[in-house]
Amino acid sequence: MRKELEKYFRTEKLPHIWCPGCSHGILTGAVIRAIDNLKLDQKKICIVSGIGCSSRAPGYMNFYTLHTTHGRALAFATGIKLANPDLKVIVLTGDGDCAAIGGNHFIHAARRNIDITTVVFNNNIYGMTSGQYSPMTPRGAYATTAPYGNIDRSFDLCKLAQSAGATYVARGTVYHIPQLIKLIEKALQHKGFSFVDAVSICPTYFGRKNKMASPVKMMEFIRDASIPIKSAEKLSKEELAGKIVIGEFYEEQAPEYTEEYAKVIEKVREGN
Ligand SMILES: Cc1ncc(C[n+]2csc(CCOP(=O)(O)OP(=O)(O)O)c2C)c(N)n1
Ligand code: SF4
Repeated sequence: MRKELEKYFRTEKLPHIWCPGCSHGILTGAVIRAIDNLKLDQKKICIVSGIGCSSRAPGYMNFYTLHTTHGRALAFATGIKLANPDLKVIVLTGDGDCAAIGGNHFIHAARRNIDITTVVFNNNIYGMTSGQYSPMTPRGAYATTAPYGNIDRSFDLCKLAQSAGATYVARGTVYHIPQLIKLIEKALQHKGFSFVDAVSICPTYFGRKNKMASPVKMMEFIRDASIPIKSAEKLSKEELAGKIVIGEFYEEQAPEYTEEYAKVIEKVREGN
């Protein structure tokens, strides 16, 4: 770790307890680097998570942090942002936390366009509870609860976020870290609900179940499956099957929820 980044960590909590080869540390580092690159005020940032291996990340981070209940990070974050509109509120969540139990909060936070940046540590599985399939486990992949192969179709989280109303939507991976840091920076600078799908690895459960037990194999898989959005536009649906499309998908300016809420308060105070 670069010496100048140490201030962003609760060093007394390190070393972390993630498995060797888990990419949650890489993603935590990417979020920290994005914050550092933007020179954001450390005392004006609140990082919120739910429950999961990924949701342990804020515990290591030296900001205002909240480790909440499974799937509810965005509900807590919404309350924090409404009560403290000046805070930069960041949600770090897993694909299970965000898209399964927390799916409802996710679509409504996006619909409201509340100024929260959400980064999903998307390792395609429930890591913490031993590898059950999540809404992001690809069809045909194996999980402890899909020993014969998963028959569920997975979400495209970026499409879901955009259609629910998110106003900044991007996807990166743990193999493409410089790009991912830039995407998180863009998300942090955006006013409104910004969403980054960070495709990552759980060698312990997803990897072992899917013949990629080594972290290197999983990284190579992500490298080989990834395709930039511009190249993807030229491919057919069939050609895109199994690909991870990366880059910026959507950006728009739209009324932001806490500002709209403040206007309502103002109006009521004035008696209109
Ligand atoms: C209400 C509730 N239901 C279920 C659980 C059990 N649980 C804890 S973490 C988790 C899944 C975590 O998966 P994900 O969010 O993808 O994070 P990862 O561990 O893969 O980083 C589940 C089901 C819980 N803690 N609370
Ligand atoms: S179980 Fe998976 S997600 Fe959890 S710490 Fe280990 S490698 Fe990471």
